[in-house]
Amino acid sequence: MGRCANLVEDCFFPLFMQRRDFLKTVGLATASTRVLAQQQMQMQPQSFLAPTGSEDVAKTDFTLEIAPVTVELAANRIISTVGYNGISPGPRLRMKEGVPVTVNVINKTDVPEYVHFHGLLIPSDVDGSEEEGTPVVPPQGSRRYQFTPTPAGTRWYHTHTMSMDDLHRGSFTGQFGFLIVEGASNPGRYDQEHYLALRDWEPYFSNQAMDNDDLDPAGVQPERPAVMDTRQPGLEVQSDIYSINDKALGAGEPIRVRPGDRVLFHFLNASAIENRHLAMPGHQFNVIALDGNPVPTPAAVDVLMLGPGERIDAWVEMNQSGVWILGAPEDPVREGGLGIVVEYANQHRTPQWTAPPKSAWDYTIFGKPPSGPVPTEKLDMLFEKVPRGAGKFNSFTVNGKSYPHEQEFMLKQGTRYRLTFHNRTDDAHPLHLHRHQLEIVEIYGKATSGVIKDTVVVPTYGRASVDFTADQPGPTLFHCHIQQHMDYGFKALLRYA
Ligand SMILES: [Cu+2]
Repeated sequence: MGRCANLVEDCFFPLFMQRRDFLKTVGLATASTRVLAQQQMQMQPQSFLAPTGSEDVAKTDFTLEIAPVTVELAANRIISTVGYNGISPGPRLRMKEGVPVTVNVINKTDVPEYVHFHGLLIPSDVDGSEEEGTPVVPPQGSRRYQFTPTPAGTRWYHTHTMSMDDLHRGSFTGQFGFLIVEGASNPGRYDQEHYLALRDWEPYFSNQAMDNDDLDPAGVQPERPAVMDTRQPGLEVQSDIYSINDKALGAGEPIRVRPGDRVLFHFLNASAIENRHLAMPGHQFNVIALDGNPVPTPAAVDVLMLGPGERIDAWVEMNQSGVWILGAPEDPVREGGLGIVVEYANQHRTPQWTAPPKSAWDYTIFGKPPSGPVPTEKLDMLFEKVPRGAGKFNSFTVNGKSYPHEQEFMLKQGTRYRLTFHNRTDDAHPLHLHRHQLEIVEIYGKATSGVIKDTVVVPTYGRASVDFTADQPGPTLFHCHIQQHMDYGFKALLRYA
């Protein structure tokens, strides 16, 4: 709590005041520059897949340089980590669907690295996973990834190394960024478009893991064991310092809007640690895509939930004038930095926060009624946690076994599978399958169809079924996207026969 409180008191309000004072002093010049910028924005409405701005022109040749970076979350909170091209988040990579690209990766660190392109249907040798056989980017060396990006949508890229007990490696570092694959269709026009990645920083081990289960879907717990495991759990990773992109709440520029604006947000949970919720008082999120894939039934919700690795595309109609915080509903998380100020034109007041209406995240409201044939080929994965199964840390098993499940998950090419996740643990896990797309067909005890994902959060003691077609030959990694869980066994390698 101490660190959260500091961040709020030392960074948020003073910074906000400083900015106000600055605006007062600079006065007209700043105001007129802003008006001009807004007029330009108005003249060039941005669209989902064809934005303006030179930074975002789709290219075919990219360079990512892995090296130490500093991230100034707030004036007195500067993080030292590893990032891409001197920044974190890394550059937004914009590619055209179906047009081959080259990504040159230069590793200026002393440890081997992998860059994973999350949500793309690309071969194992360029997917960026050691388990799948992607060649390493050697320390102080380089490697060229060449692939044809597909499908269109909001994807991302990030390191895929193991961290184990080193909280300065893997996805605890600043090695992540958005990757946008442009498609042919243009689903709509918006007044503004923003890419917001949720992050936590300076992780540490704790035996008092934060519990945000009250925000998880209550629902059924079909996998809840009759007799609970009462053994002492191991240390888990935790953080008290948060940001959206590279700024803690209040430290960056606000998002400036006008009444009536439709603002499209692309949210990414780039955390290595925790599922996250987001809300904005007086406003609703109109969800149009999950993990970059358009949903069959776009719907408005008060609260979003994103597990590590997940993306949500949602637009907000700015119809409640004021100055608001778009941020995490949990006070310690929001006050620790997970939020951004949304400021209406000519509104000057302290950013407002009010708790959102209670609502449980539910993928199925964006789906459609069950349809289509039920795959006859079935796969089951049963997940269990072994308290302190890896020394002072917990370990995990899949179907009672440790990685790599030599003959457990053999796929026949061209076959559609129904994969059922049985979560016999006391955590909600974001489950990610590489190089394939998963269609949710059952979750929270409800049947659905048409929601296409690459990462699915399966609730505590919950069960979920997803269908996928085995049409991407090559070793395929499945894992929990919480870094520590993956490192200590929550993964499996699927192979093509
Ligand atoms: Cu997990």
